[in-house]
Amino acid sequence: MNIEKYTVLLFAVSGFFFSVCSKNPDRTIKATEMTKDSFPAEIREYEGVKLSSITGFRENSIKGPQKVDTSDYRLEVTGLVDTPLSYTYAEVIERFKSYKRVLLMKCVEGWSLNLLWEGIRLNDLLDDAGIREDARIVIFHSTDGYTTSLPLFYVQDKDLLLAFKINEVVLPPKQGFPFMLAAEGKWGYKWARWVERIELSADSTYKGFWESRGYSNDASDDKPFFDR
Ligand SMILES: Nc1nc2c(c(=O)[nH]1)N[C@H]1C(S)=C(S)[C@@H](COP(=O)(O)O)O[C@H]1N2
Ligand SMILES: [Mo]
Repeated sequence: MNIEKYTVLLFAVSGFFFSVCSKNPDRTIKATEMTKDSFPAEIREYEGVKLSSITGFRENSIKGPQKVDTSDYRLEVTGLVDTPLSYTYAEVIERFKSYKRVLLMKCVEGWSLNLLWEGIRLNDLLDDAGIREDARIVIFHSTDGYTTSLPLFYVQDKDLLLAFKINEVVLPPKQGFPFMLAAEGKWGYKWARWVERIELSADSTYKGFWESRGYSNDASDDKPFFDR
């Protein structure tokens, strides 16, 4: 073999490895666990902060990905409110101002994603409905029957967002379109996807899907996710 052949071979081999490696710059994520979807429009850096890729989401939702059709979708606010609400997707987007925050979502399975979340303030939505003074808990109901809850004071204090975009991309169906709760500071199971109803309740003993199966109801992501 002469020198030209070696050079060609070297280029071919390094080109192959480059193309394989550059598709998975996020070294914390194993290629086999990534979704096959790609999101060329997503941003990977925001105000100097590096972001994970949307492709890093694992799919392990209780009934698989939900397909929500906005023509019959309504976001409802019910329970201990002065005026129950029912908005179309477009009404929510038009009516409320949106906010952006870089937030880390940690799943109990040991992976995490640092993404740019954009959404409406739950405080704005709740103000619209008027919170009754006996309300203590906010319960999130999703189209797959999944539920989770947070104390009302936590939602208000943390000024939590109900996200409709991640990394500047409209929330993809698998990731929770039309709305996903950005449950800042809480373990992944509090980040309800495909949210369709937000219920104000007085029941401080309420437990959602994973919480009623032994996961911590407090779910602070700096504490263990099992209470025992
Ligand atoms: N509606 C709904 N939301 C959900 C779930 C679910 O099964 N259904 N799973 C939760 C869990 S356990 C995590 S870690 C996050 C991210 O889910 P993923 O692990 O399937 O990507 O979504 C949360 N929100
Ligand atoms: Mo999770």
